Amino acid sequence: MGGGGSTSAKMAGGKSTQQSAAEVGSGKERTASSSERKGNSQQILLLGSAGVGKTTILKQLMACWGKGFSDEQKTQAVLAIRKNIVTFGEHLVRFAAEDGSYNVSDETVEKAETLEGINLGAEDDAKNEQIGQLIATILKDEGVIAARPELKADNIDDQLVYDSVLNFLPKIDEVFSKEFVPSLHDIIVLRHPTKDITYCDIVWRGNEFRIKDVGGQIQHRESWRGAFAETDVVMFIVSLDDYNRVESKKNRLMEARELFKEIVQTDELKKCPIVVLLNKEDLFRKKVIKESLSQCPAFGDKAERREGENDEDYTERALKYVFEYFRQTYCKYADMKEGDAAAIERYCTCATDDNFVSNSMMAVFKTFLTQANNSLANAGL
Ligand SMILES: Nc1nc2c(ncn2[C@@H]2O[C@H](COP(=O)(O)OP(=O)(O)OP(=O)(O)O)[C@@H](O)[C@H]2O)c(=O)[nH]1
Ligand SMILES: [Mg+2]
Repeated sequence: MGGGGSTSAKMAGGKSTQQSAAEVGSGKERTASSSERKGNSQQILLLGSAGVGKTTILKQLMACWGKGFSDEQKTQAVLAIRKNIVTFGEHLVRFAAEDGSYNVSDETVEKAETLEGINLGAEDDAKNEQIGQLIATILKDEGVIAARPELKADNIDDQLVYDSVLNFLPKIDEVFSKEFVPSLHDIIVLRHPTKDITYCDIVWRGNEFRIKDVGGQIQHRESWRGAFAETDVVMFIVSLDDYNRVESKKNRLMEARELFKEIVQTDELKKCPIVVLLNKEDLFRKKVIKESLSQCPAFGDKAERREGENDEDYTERALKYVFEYFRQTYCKYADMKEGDAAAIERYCTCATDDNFVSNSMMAVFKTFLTQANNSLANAGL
């Protein structure tokens, strides 16, 4: 993990300012209007629906090829991790108590109620430790333990928080102790939705890149245009885990495809090469062998497993279908010239993997550089 130095990540078009942990995963954020080009750097814009992994990718790049995270950013991350754990604890006990089929003690319910609206921001180490102990105690209640695997959120935002918190449950006391310093992995798996456009500058093999990140939740999409100017490459992130997730009665993968369709038709982005990252491959590989891709109405019966098809072959075929779904959308709606089809590239990724940058981003950045060199060559330079 990068050291404690300040990180030169800024709001797109905003004043020169150090990026707080807010913009990489927790706390307060600032508003941006337009993008400015930094020297010869190439601008890469991360787009996609909520919770697909855009900020996770930004954080990985900052840690590996940027300047890492400052002490202030780590402090903000600790606060955000604790807030997520409190939310999870409260929701879990409420679910277990309301369901009626779990034997949750009254004492646990009362303890959980004291968490409501609790102020975690106060710099009171003893109080924070007490909160940690309280949560650790309520999570040991037999009824709560039994209910835990059944807790499902009715919206994706809460579900992403629950999923993220699972990483911290084995070390709740540590997280709430005053000595706790989050590891890089802790910061990577921390879920905090992005509200405004942010950017960070990285250097790879002597080449400078500016990576811009936006908030994917519907209410934040209006601000995206502020990040479109001077974009060289779009990295469109899809969550493979979304193929059978439904939100507001709509399939999330199909919604992502609708968003992609809009993006490829957007005037300011029409000339940009697009890299499609099929992210959360880890979750997909585990899930698709049990819950077929045909659960996504876009694919139907053809995506059922064939007789005699093994797990590996089926998973590969399913991955191909998902990429084709996006490639065909690109071919149909992007303003392409003859021979332009190669402008869309596919990568399957796991952004939370410790080796994500060396495993996936190397290849992606090589593609960017090849494309940039080709366009210079085409321009006779
Ligand atoms: N298992 C798994 N989890 C992932 C992966 N990529 C991201 N996540 C988790 O998914 C959650 C959401 O990721 P974010 O990076 O916050 O998503 P985002 O696209 O920035 O979301 P918005 O800011 O709401 O637009 C986080 O808790 C991540 O740790 C992945 O490849 N595998
Ligand atoms: Mg984000």
